[in-house]
Amino acid sequence: AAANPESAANPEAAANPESDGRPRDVVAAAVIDRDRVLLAQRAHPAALAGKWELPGGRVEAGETHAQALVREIREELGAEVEAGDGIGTPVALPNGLTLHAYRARLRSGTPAALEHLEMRWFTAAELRALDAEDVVPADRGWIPDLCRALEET
Ligand code: DCM
Repeated sequence: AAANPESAANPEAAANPESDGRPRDVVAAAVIDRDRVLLAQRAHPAALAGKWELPGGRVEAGETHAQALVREIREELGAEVEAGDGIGTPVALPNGLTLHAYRARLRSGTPAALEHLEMRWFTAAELRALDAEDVVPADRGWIPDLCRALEET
């Protein structure tokens, strides 16, 4: 296994992303409406372009996860959401960031792919039918959690 770059004893630690002072947390929204969850297809970077993800982005300094989630969905989908409970297990990203997913409910507006290639509402059956290759790697492990959430009621 590679050495842990976040170890306090590692002199490389100063070069990690957290040294820029920004939080290392990324939040992603599982916007659920009845039996469907919203996924969006990334436009960039090239390695992730065309793959489905839960929309979201980096938490800015001074923001709570919930505030960041609301802001990111406003920016990316042009809709207002209310953040709910966490869903799935947080995921360590290769770039030193940690990705956290939260349930979200639409409050107003109609979501649209403002920064994504496409957005689509998925039922649990449609999520299960997705090819893992077509899902952003960090989000793949959440598919069973999302299916459970959709089939809960
Ligand atoms: N990211 C991810 N899955 C998501 C949302 C984000 O893997 N559902 C990753 C991609 C980037 C980082 O988080 O490495 C920041 O996201 P963005 O580029 O969307 O701001």
